[in-house]
Amino acid sequence: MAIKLHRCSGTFVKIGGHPCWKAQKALDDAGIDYELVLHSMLRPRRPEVERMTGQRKVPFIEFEDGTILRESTEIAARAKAGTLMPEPPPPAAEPPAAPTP
Ligand SMILES: N[C@@H](CCC(=O)N[C@@H](CS)C(=O)NCC(=O)O)C(=O)O
Repeated sequence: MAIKLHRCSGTFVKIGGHPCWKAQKALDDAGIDYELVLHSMLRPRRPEVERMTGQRKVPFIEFEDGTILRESTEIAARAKAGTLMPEPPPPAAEPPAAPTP
């Protein structure tokens, strides 16, 4: 299963200042495989986006493990750098050191 790019349905808007286009173009330029998930152009009609991300703006990436990456600039930068992958989980807390005899 490929990553999913969630974006608005304004796919006809192809200018750099459009966040959804910026993210999509970066994925295309980097040759990254993705599944496109289109959402309404209107924020009030994006309850699913809010359920998934806690807010209603797109674009965002849904990784295969369910984690989310938001912000077009971040998505584009990571696509270009080849680092578009889920954040690793935080390291487990170190167990307390055993007392030295
Ligand atoms: N800072 C965000 C802005 C995202 C953004 O404004 N997305 C547009 C769609 S391309 C949106 O959700 N607009 C609806 C609204 O702001 O009501 C990013 O760059 O990802």
